[in-house]
Amino acid sequence: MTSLASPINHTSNSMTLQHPQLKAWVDQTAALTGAAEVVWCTGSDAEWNSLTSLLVERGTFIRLNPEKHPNSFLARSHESDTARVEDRTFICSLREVDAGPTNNWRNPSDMRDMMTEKFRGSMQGRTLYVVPFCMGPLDSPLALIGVQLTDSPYVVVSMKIMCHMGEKVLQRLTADRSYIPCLHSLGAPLKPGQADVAWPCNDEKYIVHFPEAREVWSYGSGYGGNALLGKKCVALRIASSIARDEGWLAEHMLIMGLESPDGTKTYLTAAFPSACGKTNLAMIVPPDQYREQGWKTTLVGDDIAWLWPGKSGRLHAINPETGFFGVAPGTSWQSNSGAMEAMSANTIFTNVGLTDDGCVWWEGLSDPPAHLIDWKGKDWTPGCGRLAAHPNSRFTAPAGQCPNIDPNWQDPEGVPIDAIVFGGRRPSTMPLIYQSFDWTHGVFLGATQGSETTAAATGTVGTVRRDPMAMLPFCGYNMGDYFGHWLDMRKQIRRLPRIFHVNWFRKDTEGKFLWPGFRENLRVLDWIVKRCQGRVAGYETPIGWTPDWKGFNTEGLEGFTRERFDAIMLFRQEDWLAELTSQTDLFLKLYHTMPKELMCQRELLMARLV
Ligand code: TSX
Ligand code: MN
Repeated sequence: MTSLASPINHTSNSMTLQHPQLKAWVDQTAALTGAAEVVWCTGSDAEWNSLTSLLVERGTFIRLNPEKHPNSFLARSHESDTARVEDRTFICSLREVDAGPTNNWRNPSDMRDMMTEKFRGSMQGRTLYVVPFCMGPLDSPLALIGVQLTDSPYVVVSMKIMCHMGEKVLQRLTADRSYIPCLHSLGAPLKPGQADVAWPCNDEKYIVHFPEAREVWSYGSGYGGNALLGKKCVALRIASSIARDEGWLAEHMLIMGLESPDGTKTYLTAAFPSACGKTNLAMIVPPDQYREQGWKTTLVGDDIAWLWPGKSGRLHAINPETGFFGVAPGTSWQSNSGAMEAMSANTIFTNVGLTDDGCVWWEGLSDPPAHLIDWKGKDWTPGCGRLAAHPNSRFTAPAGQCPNIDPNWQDPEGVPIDAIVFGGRRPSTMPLIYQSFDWTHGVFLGATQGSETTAAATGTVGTVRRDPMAMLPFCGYNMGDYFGHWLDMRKQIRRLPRIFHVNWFRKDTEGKFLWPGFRENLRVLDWIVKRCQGRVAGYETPIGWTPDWKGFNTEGLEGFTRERFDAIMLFRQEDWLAELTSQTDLFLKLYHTMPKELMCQRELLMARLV
């Protein structure tokens, strides 16, 4: 380890360090991990250039065709390190009940002792990078500062895309402010003379959160949410715990703006389980007919929203991130032109295919090329029977490069939210759109949302995997308490957002999707905006308010008949009785902390059904 000759109030490269504990913690970690060197990251372009060059030299990165993909790189991870590891993710609260039945709990002091031993010597032969980062606009009252210590240069350059990072953050880390310590090691020390591999990692992985101490320790993985600790670990798990204590919400939600022809702007947030096309909705482009009328859509964030009752009495939202870490397969100019444009430069691709002309390819992008190198580095041809890109392959791209990024996306006060949308992938039961009766009923809709796992036999309900508010893997505390916090928020907000549930995936009796989806979803958002403005009547059903044929714009939708509309909105009593039964598992699992209001919502729904 290097002994830093610089005075205590300076970093190794003379950035001013105002925080007394930070230097001590860095020194202590360098000693524990045996790191060969300590580098304080500035976040500068020069640093990006030198680290990306280093990664190319080491074989972690392949520089893509500079004409087609300027300043962009491909990384191939180890085959065992391609996704978040939920069974290796731990919430170490003091009391087990505070983690709840949906999280893995470990005693915090036992875990600290064990992790300390894991980290001992874990960075030998490697550089320890100090990455000061800020989740949220730099001067937002809600912004949280963290410092990630990592031995992965891939993580450093990814963090530069995903959040505010480096010198500008350190400047704001004054002595009176606290930071969230995030310790990360690949768990792959190098003995003297030992050759490195392209993607170092360890078979044994631990993603550990200490919600009371507000601290994260991650060991063994270099991939995504396991390693870019600002995202899921800090901005969701730790932030959700802080948010409960401080009276706000850290949510797994997109944030977008809708400008209607009359010039009014409506912002909404939406939470979906995985594989519902959340990023596609966040970046939706209005169909031509809507564009011609003057509708515009803007994007604030595609993954995480921090919501708090603003001075206006409304709920305000910021996106704590500055980049997209999106799933590549299925993304194309047809399905999501905004994402395609965002990743046209300055982007890191991980685990996608590499074409012979130095470009990227994945399933669903376009017609396949005749030959490429797949995500494992092997030759690939269209008929070979393997995937070119890993199903969880990703693009890491700057959000500011999205063509319709909202002008207020970095506003420290956030944007005012008028609607909250929940949803799921439901081949049956759930109509295209319905609105909750009130806030409490809306929380019930979010709490019971989910996606159907098996392709259901037509007309029956398959197995629904519940993913309340899409937070099941991301809530840093007891899920029942989390619902209680959502219910309590009602009292802090003067103008409550309206709450909706959507389902783009309902099927007809032949198993065909009833709704065209994608850009046409703007018609659903149109109805949501009109409901928020009180400009369209709803139709009261046992499950909530739905649109009627007259109030829902189907103009120009080819083949979308009245019959089809009725089929997509249909309320079927037998489906809903099965739905109620299927919700029981969730209610039983969370029985001890489930708020009585939600039990009551369930009773009320039952009463309306029979
Ligand atoms: O992202 C999707 N969205 C949201 C778009 C803003 N997907 C992609 C799957 C999720 C990863 C969708 N798939 C959507 C959708 O609204 N809808 C569907 C289902 C569907 C698939 C194909 C067609 C129609 C519906 N195509 C034709 O009918 C030609
Ligand atoms: Mn997500």
